[in-house]
Amino acid sequence: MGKQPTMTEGAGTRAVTVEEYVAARASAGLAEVFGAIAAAARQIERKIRLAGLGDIYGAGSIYGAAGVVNVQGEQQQKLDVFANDLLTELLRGVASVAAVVSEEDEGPVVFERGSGVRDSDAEFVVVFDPLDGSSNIDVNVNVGTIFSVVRRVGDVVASVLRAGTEQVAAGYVLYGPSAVMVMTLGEGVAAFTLDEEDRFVLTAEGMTMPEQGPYYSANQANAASWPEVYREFVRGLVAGELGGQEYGARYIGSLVADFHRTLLKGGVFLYPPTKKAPRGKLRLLYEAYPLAMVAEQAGGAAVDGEMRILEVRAAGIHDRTPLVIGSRTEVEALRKAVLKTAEEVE
Ligand code: AFP
Repeated sequence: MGKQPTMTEGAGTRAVTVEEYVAARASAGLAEVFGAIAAAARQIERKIRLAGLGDIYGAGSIYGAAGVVNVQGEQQQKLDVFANDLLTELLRGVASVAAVVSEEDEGPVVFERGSGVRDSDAEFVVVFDPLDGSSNIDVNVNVGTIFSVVRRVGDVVASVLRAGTEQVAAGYVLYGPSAVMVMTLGEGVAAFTLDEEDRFVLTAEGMTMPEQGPYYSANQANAASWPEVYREFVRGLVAGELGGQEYGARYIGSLVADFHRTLLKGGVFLYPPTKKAPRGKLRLLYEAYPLAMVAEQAGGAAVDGEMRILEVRAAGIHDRTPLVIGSRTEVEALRKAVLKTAEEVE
């Protein structure tokens, strides 16, 4: 990543916050959306950072299961609930947001607007996975928040079921050794790092993903139940059959963290279909769409095997998709192989 950009202010310079960055390039309404996401992320980051100070195994701990099963039939973690409630409440306070759609809620949460706020002012719907990779919380490993902003066009569900190409903005926050928000407004990718004054300040602009990278990232334990073409693809990467480079493996099991490494270092993340999950495991609206928008804006690519992710359509808000995302060289090579296999079968 390049030099930290600054904004001239009088005789000195100061860092550009994410809210200022968005306000300078888009509407005040969208800047407020980012302000709310940044505010939630600050609090989520703090909770995660201080989590170890609680009683990990005891009743007072914020680690561990909340004893609630979410709409996907998974145990919700306490931090999942915290992150979901916080994002929902802070976005409720933004007049330009009509509703939110979350991994943790069965349907959209539509905000009732009090007097003084015209319904037409609520032009956005924000879609998010409040705490991706939450099974990593117990072991102090990276987790993240993924978000996507779409324009409301009538019905909330119809608005979010449009193609991923309709996203107005998208991004994620990675809670790691430092907290980083990576986002796009549809014209390039920028990163903001949480500083000592608790602000997300611009630390990189015009980020680009390497054309080809050194790593592949996949849950290799599932390989026996992937379609053969995926196994063969990974075998070829390791054997140095794609441009002579012998790939290494990296897998954290938090999509945000695996994607972030792929964005910076290049390579490919893949979660193929499996026998148990023929449509893959990951969610289209709040995992694949936003990361695909970031990947494309950084010069990378994302497909479901055959199709560009941003053109895949969901029938329901929690639909899943296979996902292959990362550097253009690997993603294109995989796509070609999948299409060739499909032709041979016909
Ligand atoms: P959790 O939120 O349940 O940890 O799931 C995380 C996730 O959706 C995504 O972040 C990972 O890439 C993927 O699951 C890992 O799945 P496997 O455990 O099947 O490899």
